[in-house]
Amino acid sequence: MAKTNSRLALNLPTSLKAERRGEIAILTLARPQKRNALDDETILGVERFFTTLPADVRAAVIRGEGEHFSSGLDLGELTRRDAAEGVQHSRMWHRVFDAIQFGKVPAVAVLHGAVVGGGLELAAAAHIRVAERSTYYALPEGSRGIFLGGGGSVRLPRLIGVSRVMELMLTGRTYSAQEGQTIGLSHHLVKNGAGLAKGIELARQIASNAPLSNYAIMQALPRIAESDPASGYLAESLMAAVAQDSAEAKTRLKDFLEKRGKKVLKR
Ligand code: 1HE
Repeated sequence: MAKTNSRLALNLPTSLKAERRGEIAILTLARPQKRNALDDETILGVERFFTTLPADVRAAVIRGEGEHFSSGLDLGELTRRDAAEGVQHSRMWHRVFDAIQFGKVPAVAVLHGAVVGGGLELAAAAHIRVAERSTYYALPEGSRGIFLGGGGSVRLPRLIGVSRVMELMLTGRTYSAQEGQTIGLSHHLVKNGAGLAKGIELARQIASNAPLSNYAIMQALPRIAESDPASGYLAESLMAAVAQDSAEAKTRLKDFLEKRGKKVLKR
């Protein structure tokens, strides 16, 4: 088990920073002068991070530097694209955010300040979201004359429902951190400045699970949830059988039965 705390040399653009703390890799959006607006270089760097993580990294955290998590798509680049290029651009974002959602390791997004447009789409591709009290959410695409393009119309309705996404976009309203927590945008709401510690704590918890269980949770669960029940039950039973057959499962079950395993305790 690697115990290194170091910069991760993944050949990323200057708008991103990567480090590892033991089994956890942390990706920081580091373009605060542009409120972590997501230009092409940054998006491709996010893909590079998630696809080239060292094999012994077991979970990732993504966060933003400065006052905001991310102001979304870099609007400066948008004016240069025609329709055909727009499709390709959006498909590129889909590929990158799929590399997070269906990537090698679970990802925890730590949110603060503005989480808007493509920033919210990025957060939605992570598996767990921790929001600091300063967080606010918006989808200002309508007011800019554009539309979601980073998978938000697929992922966000699954988190909060089509109706809420529609209302967010039509009216340009913002949700506060508390509202985001209530409707399920975030899983944890913490005080300002406490997000990274909480994100790392959760990532360490995730990293302590059996890798095959994490694989099943990330890859099988969302697909099963989207399939017809009969296919879902079959896929679930196959995944369960593969997981329980692993040496790691056998060891962990034996540990519990011989009083070495952790109990599930009330908090
Ligand atoms: C930007 C961007 C950006 C800031 N692209 N440059 N996203 C939006 O519509 C949100 C646009 N941004 C904002 O509403 C505000 O910037 C914030 C509320 C996020 C932050 O406000 P504030 O007062 O802290 O910063 P600021 O003064 O507005 O911005 C600082 C600089 O960042 C300024 O540049 P400067 O050269 O004048 O210093 C801004 O122009 C720049 N900046 N946000 C480019 N987004 C795949 S499709 C996804 C579609 C979307 O994401 S649509 C939503 C786009």
